[in-house]
Amino acid sequence: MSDVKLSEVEDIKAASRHLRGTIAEGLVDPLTGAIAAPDTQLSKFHGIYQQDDRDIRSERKRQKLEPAYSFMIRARIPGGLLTTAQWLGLDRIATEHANQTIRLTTRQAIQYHGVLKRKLKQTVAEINQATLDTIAACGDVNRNVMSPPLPSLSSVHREVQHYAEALSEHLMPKSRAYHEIWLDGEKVESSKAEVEPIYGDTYLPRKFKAAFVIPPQNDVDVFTQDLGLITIVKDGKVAGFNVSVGGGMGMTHGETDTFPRLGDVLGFIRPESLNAVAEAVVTTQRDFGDRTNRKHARLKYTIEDRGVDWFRAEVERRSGVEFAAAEKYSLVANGDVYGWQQDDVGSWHYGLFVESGRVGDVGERRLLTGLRAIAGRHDTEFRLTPNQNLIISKVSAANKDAINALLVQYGIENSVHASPLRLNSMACVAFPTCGLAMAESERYLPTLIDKLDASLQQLGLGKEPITIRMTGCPNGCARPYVAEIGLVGKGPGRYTVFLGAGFAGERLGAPYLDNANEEGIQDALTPLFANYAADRTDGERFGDFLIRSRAVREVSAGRHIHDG
Ligand code: SRM
Ligand code: SF4
Repeated sequence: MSDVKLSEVEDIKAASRHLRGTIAEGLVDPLTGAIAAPDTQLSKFHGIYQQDDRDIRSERKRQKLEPAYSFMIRARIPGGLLTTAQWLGLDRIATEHANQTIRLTTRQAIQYHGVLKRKLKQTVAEINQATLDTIAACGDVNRNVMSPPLPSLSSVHREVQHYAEALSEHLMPKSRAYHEIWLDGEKVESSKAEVEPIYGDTYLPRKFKAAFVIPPQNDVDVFTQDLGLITIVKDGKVAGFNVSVGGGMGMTHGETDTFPRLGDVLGFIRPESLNAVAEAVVTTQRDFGDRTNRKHARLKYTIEDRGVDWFRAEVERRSGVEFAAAEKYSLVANGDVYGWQQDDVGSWHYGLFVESGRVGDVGERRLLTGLRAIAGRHDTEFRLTPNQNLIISKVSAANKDAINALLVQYGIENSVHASPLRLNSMACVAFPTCGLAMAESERYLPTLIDKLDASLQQLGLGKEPITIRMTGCPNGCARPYVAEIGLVGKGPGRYTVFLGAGFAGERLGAPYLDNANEEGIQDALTPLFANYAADRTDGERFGDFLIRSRAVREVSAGRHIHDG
């Protein structure tokens, strides 16, 4: 090997005996609420992040106490599909072991916050008893595979859900560490004898994300994924997929060699080639991704540095599959569809808005209890969406009224929150749990939307859907760079404003205003809203209008986002 200095996480992975480290020992150490620093990297592969309460971090420090440690646990839920029995299990765990909320994520999964170390093992075991797991929900491996939940595309989305589950399974790490540590599984005699056929001993250089989309709805934001599979439907059946590679959102403020990027379409493949091609994409990234610098380690930089043609040829060579020319498709929106919709077999589905994905009971709005009542009384399915919402699925016509009544009773039906701006909003978690947050997000966006809604109403734009997404830092967990208004945290109360992205997630926004506070954001947006109200063409979206009217520069590729 050369003397290239690998990143510290590479050494931790290499020494971990396939993700074991000393996690098991750390769990039973009563002297601290934390686990050992290297183990905090390894626990991610098991879906677990060590965090501390940032609201009280400095006060704890002043009192010379260790930070108020607790753990975030993320489940793996391919395509966001849950039975109501699974939901009830998740609900009970939230109530007994976490902070009495379930957080729906931007990847169709759920997270718990505030789980103490002494309850960690039991909590993970109970998630498994609820017939779910947390394997590979985080870490340098393939994460939760997304699949569109939209019921109106139902016959096809059932088929695609099946592909998503199969791909998730295919790309799972094979280490038994998870079962040993969390489920008291039998210990393997030697982790050396264990083989990770796809990942190898040091897994991937960085996280990896895959999603299926079924045009025309781009609810999964397919171009923001490392691997995006665009379903091509012919004669009502899945004919195959256009394969997009090299999407990703994260960047660092002030470092122009980091940038969000939309994927490139390599070409079309047939369904039977899916796993082979996906595996070849993963192993190419495994072998060529940058293991020296984690800020340059995602697949998007491998492709940016070596070129799309090189990447396509390498994937073809490894998979033995030749790409055909990409098929035509079109995308209309990257948000969710709300309210009642009927599918091809006559079942009903209710798209329920969940502000910032937080399922809890707040005042009159008792989402946790309301969903418990629905899950307890009706044998339906819950589908988590890629936009932090939830679909109450497979409802018979006879049960619709009863479910409507429960939505009203618990104050959770969509009309309570009906502004189109809000329905098209997302906010990442940020404070108080996220260790990387620079500004508020989930706790602040609802109030900012109240204020922006007032301006939109005044201008007669109150019924206009505009996408708005906020993150507490530039990592992009709520995919803000593909929102028409993207607000990216820079410091307390300060955001970089990105504008001009496409409504269907097909174009990145450009940085428009830096370090803006609330007043600055409002002052910047109000005149743009006014121009939009006055000069938009029929059906023209806000982001498209900003580009056409030259209010904002068009970003043709991620590497140009910092130009100008
Ligand atoms: Fe994320 C790190 C939350 C989706 C890009 N993300 C984090 C961590 C774990 C912070 C950390 O590393 O200490 C956050 C935990 C906060 C907390 O307290 O819960 C966090 N990410 C989330 C979630 C919960 C946001 C949400 O509000 O829903 C989403 C969980 C999804 C899931 O179920 O798996 C979430 N994160 C995303 C997405 C969107 C997506 O995947 O479609 C992105 C952008 C796409 C991408 O990956 O490029 C995203 N998260 C990041 C990054 C930047 C990665 C990069 O390439 O630079 C980080 C930081 C890192 O990896 O170093 C990060
Ligand atoms: Fe945390 Fe930043 Fe992700 Fe928000 S975008 S959850 S602040 S890492």
